Amino acid sequence: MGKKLICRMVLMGMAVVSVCGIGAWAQTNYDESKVPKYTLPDALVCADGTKVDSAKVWTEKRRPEILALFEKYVYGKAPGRAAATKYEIEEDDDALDGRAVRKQVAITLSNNGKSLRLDLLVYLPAGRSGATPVFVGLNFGGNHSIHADPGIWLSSSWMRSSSKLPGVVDHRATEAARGKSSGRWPIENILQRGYGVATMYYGDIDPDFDDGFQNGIHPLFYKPGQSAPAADEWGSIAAWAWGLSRAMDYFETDADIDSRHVGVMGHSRLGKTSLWAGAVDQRFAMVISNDSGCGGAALSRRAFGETVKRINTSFPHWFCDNFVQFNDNEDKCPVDQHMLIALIAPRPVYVASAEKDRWADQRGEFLSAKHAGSVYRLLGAGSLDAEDMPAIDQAVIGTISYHIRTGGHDVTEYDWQRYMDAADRSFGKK
Ligand code: GTR
Repeated sequence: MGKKLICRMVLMGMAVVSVCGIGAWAQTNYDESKVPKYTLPDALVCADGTKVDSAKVWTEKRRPEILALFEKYVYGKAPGRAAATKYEIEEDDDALDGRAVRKQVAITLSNNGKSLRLDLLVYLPAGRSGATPVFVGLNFGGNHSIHADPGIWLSSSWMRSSSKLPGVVDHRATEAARGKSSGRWPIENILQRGYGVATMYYGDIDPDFDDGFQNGIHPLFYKPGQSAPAADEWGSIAAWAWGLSRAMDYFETDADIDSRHVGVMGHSRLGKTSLWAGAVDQRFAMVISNDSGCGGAALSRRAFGETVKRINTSFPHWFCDNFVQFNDNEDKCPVDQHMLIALIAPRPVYVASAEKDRWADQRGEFLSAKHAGSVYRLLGAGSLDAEDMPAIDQAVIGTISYHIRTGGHDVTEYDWQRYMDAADRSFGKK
């Protein structure tokens, strides 16, 4: 509550300030020479000074310590599973002109006398026998937005009003919204390469606006008398990541899905989410961050493009309240985002940037992937095979992969093809 109130006051103050003609924000820095000097916390030195010199010390001591720091100061701690989970499954073996099996799963979660429904959509390549590796990611506009397939349930959940979500009227999807994000979800091409795709609408888990956490998943877990998360408890990003783990729970029950080869992928705020999901839940075999920026792959200490203060002010519900302590104060944070990527080790991770996406700080995204390498090497997993940022559209694929592609803040066919290249390598396919 404390942070929420302060942020609203800051916003109101800003409005007044900008009327007076004095800039609302400190100028966004896009000048590499003005990046502040910083020292990154060492992923391989414990809080008590112990050097991490073995996989054992990493796994038993330093990793849990770093995870706890991210929970306490950045994303907030999420609860375990709901007391009860129900799956209602609809299956069509002849979807997409016979190219796919489509499954839709209504997941009803119940806890403390309340319940919430999440709709999971899964496409698997037709005619495959055995369990299929799958990419899972949340979507911004409802499952119906990822493909024009008329069989996809039209979401009735609250949606943002945004030019990026055509077909949404009065915060609800209409038939006109079908397939409007299909450019970001090249389903047929993914199926053709032998992978399945699964997705859920992020707003089913927690609608993306600051209502003090009265809707979505949070109220199912309030203790008696509690009406908002504590300063170290889950914000929306942690809630969305928690929802991805519920999708994984389902995969473990479905013999058609290879739950040991699931790549979690997300774009932008949902890229922050996929990184955190992969850090918390080690069942995800591969983690993909597409243009995730501040609070995702980008190093906070660089304060290049979007900063901690800016993101906490614009989106006060995304992180836990403790994260506000690091507004204009990134140096004091006991972690930085290379340690988030290190939490994924030794599993494959892919960090992607876009040439025009300066707001997300492409170099900061690259450097996180690079600096996570010390932990990957300690675990004998290989790291990022690039001294400096590779040229545009020259993907470096390994246990840690990175590319910066032509164009702006988006998910494209190029991105997906590279993610599948990395998955082929890591999941043992030629
Ligand atoms: C922006 C935000 C970014 C990124 C993006 C998105 O407004 O500043 O951190 O998350 O939204 O999710 O599209």
